[in-house]
Amino acid sequence: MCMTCGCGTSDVHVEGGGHAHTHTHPDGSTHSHVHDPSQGAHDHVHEAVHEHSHTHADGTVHNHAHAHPHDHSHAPAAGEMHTHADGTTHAHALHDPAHAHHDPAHSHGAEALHYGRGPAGNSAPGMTQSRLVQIERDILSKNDGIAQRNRATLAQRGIFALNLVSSPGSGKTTLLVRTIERLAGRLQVAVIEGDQQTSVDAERIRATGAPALQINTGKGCHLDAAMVETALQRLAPAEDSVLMVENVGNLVCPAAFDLGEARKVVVLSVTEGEDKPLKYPDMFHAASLLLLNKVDLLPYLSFDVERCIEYARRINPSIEILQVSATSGAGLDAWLAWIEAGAHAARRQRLDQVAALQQRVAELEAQVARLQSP
Ligand SMILES: Nc1nc2c(ncn2[C@@H]2O[C@H](COP(=O)(O)OP(=O)(O)OP(=O)(O)O)[C@@H](O)[C@H]2O)c(=O)[nH]1
Ligand SMILES: [Mg+2]
Repeated sequence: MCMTCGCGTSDVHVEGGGHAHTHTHPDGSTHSHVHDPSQGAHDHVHEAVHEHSHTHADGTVHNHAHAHPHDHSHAPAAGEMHTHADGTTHAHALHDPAHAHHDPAHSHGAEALHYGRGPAGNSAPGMTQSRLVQIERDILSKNDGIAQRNRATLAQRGIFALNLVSSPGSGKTTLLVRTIERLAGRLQVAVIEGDQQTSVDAERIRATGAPALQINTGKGCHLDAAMVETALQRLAPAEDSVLMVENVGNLVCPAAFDLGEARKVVVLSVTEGEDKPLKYPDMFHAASLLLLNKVDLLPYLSFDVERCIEYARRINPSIEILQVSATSGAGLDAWLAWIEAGAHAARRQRLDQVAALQQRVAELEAQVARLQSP
């Protein structure tokens, strides 16, 4: 998950509301407050933390703290002593005389720099691995609790909810527009749109006649469950309908955030290259369905469809894959059938819940009648 890209300090705006701010402090604590839209801008400055985590090329990690501005570098091939949390120390030689200590990864030879091999799978200047793990756990467990609430609300109303994720421009909104048009008269569709700025996608959806609500995430690069909970209250999608959530265009961060959806659908367009499932495995692992979009462009590209499918299944053996073109309409029948099957199952589940509750009420009424009879 992302703690290096500004998600933690996002400036979120749900259409029709004020500006809610969440600030993450260097010690990992957060606070939120809401501004009236008429209020001016303001800044929050946090003190830098002089604590360093080093990930070595072999994946081992150690931390140390400094009480002084951190701008020193190492002499050529000088042995540098590091003390680990458990008190053990070791020295290693640094090969690059210009190697500044604020770079958390030490490269040896021509090896790739890998910042994701520590326990956090991530790196942020000034943060230890254990602190990163702690922050991620705190954020995600809070998010997951709200997502479960969303999931229960959606299930009670028989709503089939999809979370559409992809890189920017893969065709999510175009697909949604075509899907809504093709489902007209068969299924009601409501849309929650996620973008950093602008309401253009929500406007494109509303032009079809479907209800849509825009969430602007500001610096944030993904939707989270709390944003969707607020949007659901405003949008109030109809019983037994379909809810489509178009996430912020980003193949990384939205993978970690459960919104309470029934399924994540990853859209990959053929112009992006067949290697994307291997490069962004979390997203393809989290998704139930891969929509391979813009197949109308295949004659003009060297995109290898079979190889892409093989890569996607290597990451996620059970992922379903449909080849579509939002503009030509190719493959859309299979996509619509997939949605209708999901919507039917959500409706069936709601009716089963209602039947079970009715049966329970009848049993309790019979029990009361027995107790009241002389
Ligand atoms: N040739 C072709 N172009 C497509 C297809 N689907 C979408 N496009 C084009 O791709 C561009 C981006 O489409 P959008 O629907 O805005 O993509 P998006 O994923 O919603 O983009 P963001 O919301 O910015 O992440 C537009 O110019 C579309 O016309 C397709 O199936 N074939
Ligand atoms: Mg879009």
